[in-house]
Amino acid sequence: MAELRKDFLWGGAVAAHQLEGGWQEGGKGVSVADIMTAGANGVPRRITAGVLPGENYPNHEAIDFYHHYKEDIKLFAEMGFKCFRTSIAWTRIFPNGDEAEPNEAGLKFYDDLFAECHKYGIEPVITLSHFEIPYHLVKEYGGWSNRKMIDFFVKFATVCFERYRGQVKYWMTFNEINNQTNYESDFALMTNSGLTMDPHKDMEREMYQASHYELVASALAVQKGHEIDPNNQIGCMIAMVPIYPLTAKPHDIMAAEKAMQARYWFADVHCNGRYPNWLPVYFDKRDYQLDITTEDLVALQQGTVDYIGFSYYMSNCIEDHGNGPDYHYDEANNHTQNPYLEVSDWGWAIDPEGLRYGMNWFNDRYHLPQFIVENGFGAIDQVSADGKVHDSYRIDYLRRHIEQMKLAVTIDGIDLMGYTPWGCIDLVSAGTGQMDKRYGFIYVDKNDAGAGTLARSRKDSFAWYQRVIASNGADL
Ligand code: BGP
Repeated sequence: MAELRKDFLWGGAVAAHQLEGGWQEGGKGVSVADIMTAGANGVPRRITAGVLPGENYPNHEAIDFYHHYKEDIKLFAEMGFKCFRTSIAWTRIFPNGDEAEPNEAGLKFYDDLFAECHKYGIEPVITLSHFEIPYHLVKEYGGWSNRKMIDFFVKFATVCFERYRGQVKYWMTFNEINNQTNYESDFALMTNSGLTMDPHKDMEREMYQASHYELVASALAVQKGHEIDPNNQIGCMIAMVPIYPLTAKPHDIMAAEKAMQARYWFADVHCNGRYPNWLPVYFDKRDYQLDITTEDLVALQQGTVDYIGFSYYMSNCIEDHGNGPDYHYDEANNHTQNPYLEVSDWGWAIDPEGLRYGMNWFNDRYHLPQFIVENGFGAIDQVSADGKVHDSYRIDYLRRHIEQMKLAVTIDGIDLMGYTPWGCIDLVSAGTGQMDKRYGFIYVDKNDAGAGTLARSRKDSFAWYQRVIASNGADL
């Protein structure tokens, strides 16, 4: 029977803007994450025009990993991490995004961070663009609506591949690139592409154009990364949220299939190096005359990824709304609740088996190694009278998902590189901008209002995950 790789990459995942803080240190520029306010009591985050006085921007300090990283990596090492997934803040390397030369202080910060990881035998796993585009590129160029972004990104990626050669082997280009299929959400558009909602524009078209430029930029970066160091393993990063049909009605089955296509064609381009057949047909039908050149198509072919990195938190469910034979998928409105699943406090359906389903879906299509680079349970933790967080609900969630992950390997034969649960240390939630939606094995004393000592402490899940890693997933 197949089993987890001997060198399985157990670890944890974060993103620079959600934990580093130090938003103006070492010459860092302003990113789109720096102009997002904290949400509160059901009020969503707002994206402001620049940094405005009197607003609460939780990413500015976050958990101040910028100054605490040594202490934090020591705790990761204590848990037995083999790898640590984080991102490089683009604005530390190119503060505005369009400079001729990179910022040395920013480059140096990641030299030190990666050296600290290697001190403990922890392999860095790096996302190049994780929801933190330089804000200057949004203002001056319109973000990824502009072809010039390809050059800016490829330059940034090249600088990173050259500088961190030998220090970083595992890379991903764009975090959850497919989340922008939710093109009715300012947040999804801004974080992925630096696009702003415009009632005079067809935002679906804008999303397709921006995504195309991102995919070309990703493919060119993959080629560069391989040239600079053939040992580099460069993956894509897809948000896997399987969409099930609500019933066995053929219309529901087809609606779910079309919804899966609409959400996951990004993986076709990353992995197969070409658009799936239905997309050019769809562009024609909508009369979307996109800027897609022959050179772009060659670049896509030549820059396919080495592995599929993906996040998994939940599944969704869909029923046909009689939208006609093209089953036009509207992510914001089409989902319906799955009657067989419970949901988290944020309405995310808890579905461990969906992880195995998603892995099989990827495997059947792309036959590439996989890396689960996010999975986890956001919850409001209570510090008990003994001063500790007893997070059995988090252990339960992760245990059930790891069980399914193991079945995907041992029964389905999927080649899985590793598993990095999200937010291994408490950090700012991307969706809500709050501190109190927590994922960590390590508690950070800071609340939504920004108060707290920033002290770190071990939750119950810390010792549990330590045992899981030590037993290579046997002791759950
Ligand atoms: C993914 C993002 C992460 C992370 C996670 C949890 O979409 O890649 O950045 O934040 O989801 O989401 P949230 O923080 O909204 O709970």
